[in-house]
Amino acid sequence: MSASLCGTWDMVSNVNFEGYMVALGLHSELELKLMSISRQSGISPCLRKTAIKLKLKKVIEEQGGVCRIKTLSVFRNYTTSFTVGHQFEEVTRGLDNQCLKSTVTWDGDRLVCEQIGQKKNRGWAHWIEDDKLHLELYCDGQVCKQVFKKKGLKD
Ligand code: ECB
Repeated sequence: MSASLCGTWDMVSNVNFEGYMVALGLHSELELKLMSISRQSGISPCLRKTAIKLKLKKVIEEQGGVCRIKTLSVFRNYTTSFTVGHQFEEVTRGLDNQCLKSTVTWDGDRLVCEQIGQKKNRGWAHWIEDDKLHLELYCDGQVCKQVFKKKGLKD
């Protein structure tokens, strides 16, 4: 893990989060009813409305070769831990509740994750630009762009 990604970061912008969430799973009313008697999956319009208002925080840490990325909010938290270059099982619990085969690698200065599951072209990329932490979340042609500033620093 490049030391520069490590730290606590506060969201300053979030573009097309809605499009990304829709790409993760848009369900009809009937599908939502069927899912509620089996296992919740996908993201309902109501959940998307809540999610889009959130100011997210990233806490990125590395210890002994294991990287941990925490995404924190007042509503829900999500943590993933991985070793760069090693495929792992990622369960997106509390997000779209999918089981993925994920691999994080460095592509130059970008930390890139490929998430293999039911959705095509799913993953994310982190990099530093102008002292800010940038994140692209992508799924099936939709790209959400999020930018974070280091905690305690001005814009
Ligand atoms: C955990 C805070 C977001 C809670 C939103 C709740 C419900 C909406 C359901 C799904 C939205 C899909 C993704 C949420 C967006 C960000 C969370 C983590 C995204 C991610 O994969 O982060 C990576 C890269 O930093 C590390 O896990």
